[in-house]
Amino acid sequence: TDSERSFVMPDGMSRQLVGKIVQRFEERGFKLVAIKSLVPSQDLAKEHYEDLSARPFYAGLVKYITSGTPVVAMVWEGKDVIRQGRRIVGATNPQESDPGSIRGQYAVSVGRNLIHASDSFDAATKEIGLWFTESELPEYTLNLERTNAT
Ligand code: YYY
Ligand code: MG
Repeated sequence: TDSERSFVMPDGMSRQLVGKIVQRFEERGFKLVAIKSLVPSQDLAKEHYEDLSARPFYAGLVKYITSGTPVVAMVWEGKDVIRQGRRIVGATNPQESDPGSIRGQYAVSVGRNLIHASDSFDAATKEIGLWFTESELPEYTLNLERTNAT
């Protein structure tokens, strides 16, 4: 199939929006492969945002996600989930995000835009490998995928 996986990470459990974020992906029909909360280490945060290391906001971004509020690391699977996940999340700057998107509904500033989602297949592969081990990434069948659902 053309199923793929994306790494999605709401960054602030302090906002109490984890359930609503999970719900959007579930209701769209995507499969939750893995989910865990953690306070990322400096090394993990720096590696995750490595592509942005030359940008002026990089240090602040790393400082913010390592500040002590847990993030929720998730892997979602499904057809076109990388691109569709970016649409569900919305534009980077919440002032430009569609109001129906997560950022457009819940965020106001780019530095606190609530959530990360992989922007390409290569980024997703790198990020999933960085945040999860193989044994944390099971293959399983959704009830709606079974021919004899029980
Ligand atoms: O993929 P996405 O999260 O939409 O944007 P990126 O360009 O990858 O930037 C990652 C992260 O950095 C963004 O979600 C907020 C922060 N950031 C910022 O604080 N200020 C900017 N001008 C651009 C990005
Ligand atoms: Mg990005």
